[in-house]
Amino acid sequence: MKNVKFMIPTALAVALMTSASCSGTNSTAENPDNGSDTTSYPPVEKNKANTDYKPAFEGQTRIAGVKTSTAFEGKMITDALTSPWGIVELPDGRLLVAEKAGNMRIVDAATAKVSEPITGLPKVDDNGQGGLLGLTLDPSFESNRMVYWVFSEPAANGNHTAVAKGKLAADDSKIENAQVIYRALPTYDGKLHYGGRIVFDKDGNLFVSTGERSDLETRPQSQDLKSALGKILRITTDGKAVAGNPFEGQADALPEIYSYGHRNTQGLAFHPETGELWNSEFGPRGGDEINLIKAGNNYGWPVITYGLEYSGDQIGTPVIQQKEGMEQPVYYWDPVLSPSGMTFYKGSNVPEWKNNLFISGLSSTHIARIVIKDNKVVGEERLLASEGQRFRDITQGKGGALYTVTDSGRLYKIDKK
Ligand SMILES: [Ca+2]
Repeated sequence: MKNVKFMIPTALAVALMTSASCSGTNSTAENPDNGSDTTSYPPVEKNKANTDYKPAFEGQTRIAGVKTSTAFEGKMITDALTSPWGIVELPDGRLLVAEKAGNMRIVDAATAKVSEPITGLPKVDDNGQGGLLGLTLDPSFESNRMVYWVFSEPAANGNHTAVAKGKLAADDSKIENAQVIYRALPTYDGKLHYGGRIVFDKDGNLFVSTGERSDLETRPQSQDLKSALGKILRITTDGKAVAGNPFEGQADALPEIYSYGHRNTQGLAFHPETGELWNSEFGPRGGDEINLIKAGNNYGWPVITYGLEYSGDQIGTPVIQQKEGMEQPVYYWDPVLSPSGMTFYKGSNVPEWKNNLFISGLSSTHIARIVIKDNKVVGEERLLASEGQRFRDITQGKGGALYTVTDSGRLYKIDKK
């Protein structure tokens, strides 16, 4: 009978959950320091790794699990989007969403109203992983209404990742004077690994991620400073290299490069307290990573990796996971998460989430909550796993809620109950 007493509330809670909503409940002790969980659990990953590679340091993978103690819920707002890829909150609290096929739409989360497509965007090549990708607003959006976005631009001999900007019309119906400000060359005839995230830094410059286009032919360009593939770039709002970039003045390097040796970065965010830039990037089979991005650093791909080829073959000659002069990921996953979009939590609605990193996972079909302390990962939790969705991007609203979009067209609001 004792067990039954505990079963009833659980059964009730499950019964009350709709397919569009899931919840966290009070299950752990109070958090005395409001910043990190004090109770740890076994690592959330229970499946076998693809390799027996050893991490470079303790806690680099399969960290202890944590559980949110504040009651929260993930509520589906709409499922009327079509392959949303990027999401950002407008000053009035509505959400501007980029859809892969080339549309932007505005969603009012309060009413679940989804706008008609916003016109005026340049054509995208939406084959494979290409299309309209990440987007961000000008820090002065309220006065200038400028939007910046990344897309795969069709070209005569293939396509490339490009960055464009334009003004959202006063009536929200169109983008005015859209212009491409940057092209990550060389153009390549493929349909994979475009990178595609874009964020403003505190100086009003843009950080943009590019992919290495996946194929063995283009992959080595991650290490090539004359190629824009497999990089994180720092450019001005006119698409020029920012003065003071790490390779400025070097004859054999593109001045817009900020860091290199990346495979396919689809998550970029600044830590709210340290102001440092972090990325999440797709590894191959095993080896998805989180990195702390610093100017001029080499993040190793394809020389070092914790993953395998999808064929099962090992990567690199020699096969190594660590090398002098190449940065180690702060954290990696094997099996993979497929991290596509991330944000640090700056709100206070769920106090223990403060400064945690939230990463939207595709193949993992959950949101990873990552607790970071002194630039090391100290805890991991899986959120919204019961939804069975490929989570594509995540952002935080000023009201303290998280918003996430999924490949099946859903928008969720995640907040305290
Ligand atoms: Ca790496």
